[in-house]
Amino acid sequence: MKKKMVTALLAVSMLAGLSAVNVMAADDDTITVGFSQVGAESDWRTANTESMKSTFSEDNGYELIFDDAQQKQENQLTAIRNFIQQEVDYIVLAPVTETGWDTVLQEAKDAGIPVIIVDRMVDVSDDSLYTAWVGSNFKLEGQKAMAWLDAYLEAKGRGDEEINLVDIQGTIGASAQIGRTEGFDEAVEAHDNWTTLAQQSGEFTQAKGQEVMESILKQSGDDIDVVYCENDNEAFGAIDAIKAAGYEVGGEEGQILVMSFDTTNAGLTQTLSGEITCDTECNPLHGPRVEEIIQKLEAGEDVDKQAFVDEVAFASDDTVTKVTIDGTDYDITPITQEIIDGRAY
Ligand code: GYE
Repeated sequence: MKKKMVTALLAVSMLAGLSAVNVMAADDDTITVGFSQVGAESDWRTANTESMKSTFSEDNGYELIFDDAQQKQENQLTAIRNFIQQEVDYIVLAPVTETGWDTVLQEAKDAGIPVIIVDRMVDVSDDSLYTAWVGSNFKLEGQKAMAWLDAYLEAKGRGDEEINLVDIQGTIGASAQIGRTEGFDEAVEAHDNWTTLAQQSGEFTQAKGQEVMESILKQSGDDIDVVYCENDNEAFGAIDAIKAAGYEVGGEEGQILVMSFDTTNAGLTQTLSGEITCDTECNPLHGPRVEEIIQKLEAGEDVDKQAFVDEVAFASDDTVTKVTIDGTDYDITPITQEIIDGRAY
């Protein structure tokens, strides 16, 4: 295909009197990237897709082949195999879950195509099956959120109270779910007076978050103190369900305290209104980070095998402004409209 295009371009350009050498060079410079995206399940994902599309644009010298897998791994396997057939220069994969990639990544390796993993991780037996990974420290995100909760309840004089928690998990087997759930579980385990009432997947979507919350409320609505949603969209759905069932959301005793992850524009707006009490950042702007990796590879430079992105956290008020995890301090910033307006997503 590519060869035919070059030949055609050559013919046209020679007719137009352009130098054939220039045309060859222009074609050679274009880097073809096949990007297998998880889906469009959340605001975070939309911001991530936008970041990738605006980075890997024609103007920037790329041809991006974008594939939306609709949250299905089988679609991602097909997309990767298509990219291999199309002989792309790089494959970028945002994997829906961690396992099940060995065979297809071996096929990419055999074809000599470097694979860059972005956002969630892959769990493969042989690390040489991918070139680099960039994404978030999901466990740390969960730890920060739960350390905030601990300090918040303490500050409100509720440190010794029986606290009942609900965890609306992300897509089971996705790194973002695994890490955030681990952070949650370990904190509950560490508190004798904290109990997990329910733990169920909301698939990272608003609709499923609402559905799951509705059924949990039916079973134990009166007992719930805290709902830990593993992303903003689940929180939006959960908040709707809580309100519809006649309960109040918020950080005071007698209200249901909702926590979330992602810090999308809509998530932080709900934090400012007090409906989400703490929102821990997960940064979706991976386009420029993946591009940096590709440019280094193009230049024959070494790249980090794994790179974690720095992230912050926001709360609806200033009850807790700092948490400490494993000896490191992390700021929790009280959200303001100015902060929301100044953010890129
Ligand atoms: O938190 C969620 C999205 O993998 C970090 O996936 C990502 C998560 C993000 O659907 O909103």
